[in-house]
Amino acid sequence: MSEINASGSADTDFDLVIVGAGFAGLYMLHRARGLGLTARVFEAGGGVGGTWYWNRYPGARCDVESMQYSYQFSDELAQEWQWSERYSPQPEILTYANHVADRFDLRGDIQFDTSVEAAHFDDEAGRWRIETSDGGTWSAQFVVMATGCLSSANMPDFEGLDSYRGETYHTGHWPHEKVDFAGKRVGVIGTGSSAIQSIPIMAEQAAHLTVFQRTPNYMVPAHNAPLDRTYEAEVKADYDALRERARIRPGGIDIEFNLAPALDASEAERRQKYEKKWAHGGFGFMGSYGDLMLDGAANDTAAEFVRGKIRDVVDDPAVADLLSPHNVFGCKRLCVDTNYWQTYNRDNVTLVDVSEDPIERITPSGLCVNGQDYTFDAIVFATGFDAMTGALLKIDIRGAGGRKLSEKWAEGPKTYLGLAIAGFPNMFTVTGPGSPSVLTNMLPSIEQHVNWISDCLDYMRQNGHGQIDSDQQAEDDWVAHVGETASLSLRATCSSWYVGANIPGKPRVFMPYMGGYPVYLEKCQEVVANGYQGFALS
Ligand code: NA7
Repeated sequence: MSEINASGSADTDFDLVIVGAGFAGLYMLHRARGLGLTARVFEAGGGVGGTWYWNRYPGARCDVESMQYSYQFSDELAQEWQWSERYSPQPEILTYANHVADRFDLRGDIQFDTSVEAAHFDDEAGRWRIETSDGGTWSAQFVVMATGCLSSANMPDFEGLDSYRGETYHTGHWPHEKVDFAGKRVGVIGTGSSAIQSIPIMAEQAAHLTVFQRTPNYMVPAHNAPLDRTYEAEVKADYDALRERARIRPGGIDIEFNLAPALDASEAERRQKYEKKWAHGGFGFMGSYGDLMLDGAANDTAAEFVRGKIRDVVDDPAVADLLSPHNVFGCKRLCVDTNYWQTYNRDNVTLVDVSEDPIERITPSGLCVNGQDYTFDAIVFATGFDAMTGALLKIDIRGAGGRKLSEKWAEGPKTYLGLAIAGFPNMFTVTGPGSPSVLTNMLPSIEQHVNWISDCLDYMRQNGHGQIDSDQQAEDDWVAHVGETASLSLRATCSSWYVGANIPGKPRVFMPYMGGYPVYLEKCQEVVANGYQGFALS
């Protein structure tokens, strides 16, 4: 096993191959360069940005506030970049990703329009052999899967899909050209975050919009606005303070968090608290009480408050009722909206409940539910993603001894810290299953993983190690711990994409780590402090 070769290698050999040029891949490349490693990024898209490259649907916007959704590694970058709104719209985040790529001169090592199709570990050479969609074959000592958590779009296998003669769109694969719905009859399938962001905008454009809802969702208002420049100046004067406050929160976001139990407060106090949080907007609502995700009765108080808001806003009581969720508040990913429920007061918007009678089939002219035909000029599939594991399992990944990742994960993903997979040496995942990832502010979580991986590569070089693999026992213990923490929360109780319930046949396992960001950070640091505890270095 060779040590990391920092002095350059043959054309198709790299120290490191990085899969994906989203925020994880971009920063990983930057860090690899800093370590003097030869690296190549393969990116399926035609540009950088990952999630923000693909999800161009109308109204796409980050649900974490702009001042907290940016890289931390460069103070100059943080100071010079100026966001325009409280929550950044997708085009601006994409511009930011492009700015980072240019500012740090990253494009030269990124090969666009190229998917990685296979990655096989060659036991004898101790290197990964990589095959790409352009027919290329490459070899690398290390592979970093920066493939994203919500990057494999889910297109349900509707009967008759190919027969449809109108336009079809998936929110996670939106075209680059402007889509014009003016004067058109549009059908939307799904009511998750992507749908609730795009429906109010599409309703303004279309002649008629029909929304097919299987499960109603809880939302909190964004109260988006131009970014308050005084607040921006305050943050920029002491960015570290904001980041430190965020680091000690379970979700890695600086929100005010009240640890007190909801039922200790009187009904009037609770109402006042919820109203205050509602008026402020955003995920801060989750911080109203400490036990909202732990105690069903506490959770009911928040759920009923939100249902009351729906009744207040929606004119037709029957529609308000249909829009009202009755599952656990915050169990599925909470949506942050702008005028979503209000949109159903428009004359040109219809809500169709498909919870009891599912969409039967797609027809040449539209779709059919419960024997009724709906005719559309365009259908928008806002049907989500094969989350967390989808993008990894699309690639034919084989570890030591030719073991397939798809076989290892047949009963659900197994990782050590969401960073490494036992039996898959020298491969790292950024925000993989088993890490807090999607339950946290993604950008800082991505950075923390990339920093951990980079420090590990540096450590290996300094100590003459050529190979790293996690111990089976360490991985088993971590998987058990991830499962235990999930079982303590109400979040694991419903059919969400967190448990893979949206993909037929996917094993039902709560995938992200629910122990909280600070606990996780501590664990990662402890592993390093104990000489990469749970890893075998050779
Ligand atoms: P989501 O949140 O997974 O939403 C997908 C929606 O599509 C959801 O309402 C689903 O209903 C619905 N869906 C999926 N398949 C079907 C079928 N076959 N019939 C009817 N309805 C269907 O994806 P998003 O893209 O909105 O958001 C993903 C994440 O991106 C989000 O959580 C944020 O983190 C950002 P269901 O609820 O499964 O009944």
